[in-house]
Amino acid sequence: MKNVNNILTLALSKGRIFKETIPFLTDAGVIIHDDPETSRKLILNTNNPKLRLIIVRASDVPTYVQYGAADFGIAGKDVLLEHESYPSGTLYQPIDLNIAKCKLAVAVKNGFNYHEMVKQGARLRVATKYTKSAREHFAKKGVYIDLIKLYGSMELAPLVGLADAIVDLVSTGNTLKANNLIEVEEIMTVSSRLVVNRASLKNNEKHLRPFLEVFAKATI
Ligand code: PRT
Ligand code: MG
Repeated sequence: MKNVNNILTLALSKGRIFKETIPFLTDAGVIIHDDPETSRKLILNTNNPKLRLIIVRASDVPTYVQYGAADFGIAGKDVLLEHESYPSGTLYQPIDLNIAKCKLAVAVKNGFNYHEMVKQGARLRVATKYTKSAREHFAKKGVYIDLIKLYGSMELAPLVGLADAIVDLVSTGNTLKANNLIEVEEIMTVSSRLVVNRASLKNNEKHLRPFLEVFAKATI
């Protein structure tokens, strides 16, 4: 897809990623006039005529960047790992922004002896939205699992007998606690990364560079 009038498009999800990205944009002198929490606009203009933001679902960010509908975007490592073409192809090596931090973990109902079951070689039913990461994790451990794909509220699955375990993101741990679940294994730490469309980087480097530099500061 062709870039219109050299306007750079940054794809973001609203919520924590948007909130935690604002300081970087402020550092770059960018002011956003609309608040995505209250506005229904999906395209947000900024005080910089060369930069606009688009508000998309967190898991759709890599897709917009991959096809060049956005020049760059910000997405969690969890989302990037699940994305089909990652890490090869059209998404440029991500910059870790160290924002929206959490971890991907295995959790079970309080009282379920996960480690004993694993030791015994039991086959586990695992419910998750993160099927790629979960499959890889259990394959590495040599644990046989039946994966059950869910799109949200994973915490419910062990409580109603849908699964023995879940693979989900944990930040404060309050959601697990409120649902009588306990974390039994950390899979990876997660933060959000800047991804850039390769063609944009090549054709639009002059305009992109100042923004990339501002974001790159986060990695120092
Ligand atoms: O909500 P939606 O379905 O639209 O999409 P999304 O959940 O992918 O988006 P969003 O905005 O909720 O999350 C965007 C990114 O933030 C994720 O891709 C992660 O990289 C990152 N992030 C950081 C988190 C969390 N922390 C987090 N705690 N994403 C989700 N959670 C959820 C988690 O899934 C669980 O339900 O919060 C709950 C646990 O939180 P605690 O604090 O109770 O442990
Ligand atoms: Mg969410």
